[in-house]
Amino acid sequence: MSSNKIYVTPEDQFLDRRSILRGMGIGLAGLSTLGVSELLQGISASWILQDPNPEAIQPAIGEQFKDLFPAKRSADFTIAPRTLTPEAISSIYNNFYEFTSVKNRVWQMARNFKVVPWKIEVAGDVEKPLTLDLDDLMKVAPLEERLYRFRCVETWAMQVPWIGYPLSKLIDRCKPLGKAKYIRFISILDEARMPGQKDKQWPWPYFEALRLDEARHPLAMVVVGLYGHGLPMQHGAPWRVVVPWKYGYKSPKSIVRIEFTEQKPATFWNQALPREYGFYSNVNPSKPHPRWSQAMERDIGTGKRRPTLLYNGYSEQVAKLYSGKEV
Ligand SMILES: Nc1nc2c(c(=O)[nH]1)N[C@H]1C(S)=C(S)[C@@H](COP(=O)(O)O)O[C@H]1N2
Ligand SMILES: [Mo]
Repeated sequence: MSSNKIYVTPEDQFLDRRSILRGMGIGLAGLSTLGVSELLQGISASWILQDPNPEAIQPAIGEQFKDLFPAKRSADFTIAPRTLTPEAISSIYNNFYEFTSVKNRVWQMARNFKVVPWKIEVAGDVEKPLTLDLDDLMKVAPLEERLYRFRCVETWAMQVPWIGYPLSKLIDRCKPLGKAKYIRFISILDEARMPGQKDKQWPWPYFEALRLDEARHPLAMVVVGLYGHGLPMQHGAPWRVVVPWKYGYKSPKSIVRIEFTEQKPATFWNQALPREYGFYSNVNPSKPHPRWSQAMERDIGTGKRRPTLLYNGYSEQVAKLYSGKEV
């Protein structure tokens, strides 16, 4: 990734007018004489926002797969009326406890991590256990870009142009047996290179799981890139899962093993703090976390608060997966 220009398209207007004007050195006094809407037309965010730090947006897979990016944006996934979160912000505000629990330090601690070669073991209730490498993973299906909302259980939220393909395609490639009801993901264990794993209050390595029908839902994604390029380490290179209707911790990073099971698997946060984090963890404004309300969320790009949406705004697509009894 050589360019440090911000990733902006016409759909990506995310700042309010006053901050744009301020950034241009035009005070409120200028408002009456300037036609604000004409002024704003065609203004790209790079005018006002600091550019993303080039060190913070290096794809961790390097040159190897750069021809795959950028991927074509799918028209099927809209975040309107919200707008994309600037990469300058999402690249330095991360949860990746393997490195540190300090969000704005993750990118620095993660950036020299080498992910090549990477192996993904596929085991459990499958026709035949197999091992995939990155070449295999990238070839499972054509890459596409999708704009998704993303909501962390801590109440911050963002909108991201993820690049990848439907998780169902990877599941098909793994050939699970009919009796498999769940899919389990295990993230990398590497205490020597991931200092956060020295913190033994957490049950390393990170592990997550989905019911297989949730995982096969067309919105669930294998993600290998964002903002037009390959995944930088802080976002979970070389690949992660993204499940946009669930709290962010259900979107595991840097996965090295997939298992198919009949029984419901344990999950990292549920095991660590069972009273606070359940298995389903669907975004739900009317179900408070034991220590805080989930009714509102804060957009990390604009700083603005807004109401949380049931299933993070994906009710129409995903409500049919649930009977209402899931917790
Ligand atoms: N392996 C692993 N995956 C993880 C986490 C983590 O600490 N380790 N944090 C989760 C949480 S709480 C969130 S909100 C998202 C954050 O993703 P981002 O940093 O790419 O925005 O990753 C999720 N996946
Ligand atoms: Mo999160």
